[in-house]
Amino acid sequence: MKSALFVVDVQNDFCPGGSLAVAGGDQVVPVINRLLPRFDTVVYTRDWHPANHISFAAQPQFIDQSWPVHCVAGTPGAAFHPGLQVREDAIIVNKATAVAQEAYSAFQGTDLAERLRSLGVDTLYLTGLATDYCVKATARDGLREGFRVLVIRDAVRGVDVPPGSADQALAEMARAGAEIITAAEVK
Ligand code: VGL
Ligand code: ZN
Repeated sequence: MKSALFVVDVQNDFCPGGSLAVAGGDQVVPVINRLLPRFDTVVYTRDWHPANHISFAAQPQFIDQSWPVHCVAGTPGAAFHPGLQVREDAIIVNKATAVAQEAYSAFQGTDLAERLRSLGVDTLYLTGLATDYCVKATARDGLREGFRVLVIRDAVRGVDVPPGSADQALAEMARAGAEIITAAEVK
């Protein structure tokens, strides 16, 4: 059994001071930094939007959930939080890079599942932002792809829009088959 650590969207715009700040988003950073050395395989995801992405409220197209402008590719808001250790040997996945498509999951429109399987990975430990959007979607797709999925509760935070959605997301992930654990319980 081989595990991969997922660090989902720990980017400036999702941390306090960012355009789509998640309350306590930066608090996941030290927890993740302590976990990093324990994994052979690490995947960092980045929300990596074009400046006119369909999910931005200023865009005229209809989309069921829109957001302030955030994580525009190459801008400081899209950079990893400065305190996050970024491993040289990691897999980095950019998501929602096309103008007309929203993508919350690390697996959507990427070859990540295949890459992980070819490395012998069968278990995913999820950390990062945001619990109720990108972490939840990544958990769901990881389970659908046949991976064992564990969510590290003290290493995720939610946008909580609508209010309560962060806690609800943990319950939904558990119902879908994910295990909810704490960092202290990792291996
Ligand atoms: C996310 C809202 C919009 C996330 C990305 O990373 O969870 N949330 N784009
Ligand atoms: Zn986004």
